[in-house]
Amino acid sequence: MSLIKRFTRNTDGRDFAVGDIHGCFTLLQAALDRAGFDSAVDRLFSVGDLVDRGPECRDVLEWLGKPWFHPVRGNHDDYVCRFNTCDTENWFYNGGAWFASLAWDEQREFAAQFRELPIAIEVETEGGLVGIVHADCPFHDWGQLQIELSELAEAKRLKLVKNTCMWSRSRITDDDHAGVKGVRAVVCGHTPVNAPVVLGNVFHIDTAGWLPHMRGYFTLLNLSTLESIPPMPAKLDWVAA
Ligand SMILES: [Mn+2]
Repeated sequence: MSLIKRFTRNTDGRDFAVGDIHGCFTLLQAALDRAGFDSAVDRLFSVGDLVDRGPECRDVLEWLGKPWFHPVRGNHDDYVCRFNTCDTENWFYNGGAWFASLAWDEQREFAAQFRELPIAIEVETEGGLVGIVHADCPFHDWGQLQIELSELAEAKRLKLVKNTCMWSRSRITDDDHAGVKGVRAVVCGHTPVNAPVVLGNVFHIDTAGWLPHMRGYFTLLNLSTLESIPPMPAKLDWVAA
């Protein structure tokens, strides 16, 4: 399997990215319905964290079977991949208890499917290439990530790069506006925000749709226009020439 997956331009419909889902597929579907999402032509890219915390984690396999649904791997998804070797105490404490209730063969089936999830996705759009990772792009240049995610990378280095893609919060906590070169935009989730945060060309879109009782909602970012549903608050520095 490849750790970085490329999609050619969608000339028939729209492409959206959505933030962390965490087992809230009914709420996600409602957001898609509100946006008039047409599964015949539109595509939905996910920044990952498909499971844990929410009520419908088991439904993820059904969603992974949808031909228009394309997620990258989040840190919670990676727990599923590593279910037989990871620190399950920490995982189950952080919303992973649902997995413990699965039968052994079910656990293996979930892991097999989650191990197919790429670490990064690239989508060709009218305005250029858009990159998607769960937490952050570890480099100032997207081309560097393409190289480092190649199967030829040395194992220890590759692990570090993958983990940074899935776990890092440094760009948003440092308020780093430097952005990522070599790509039109990078879309990520992982760090919940009240409204999308755009740092340089890096879009943080986890508006916590999985926390509806905390006024969270799903943001759908149109990858072609880089506009979102619902719209972002005005006065953002990425609105360039
Ligand atoms: Mn996460």
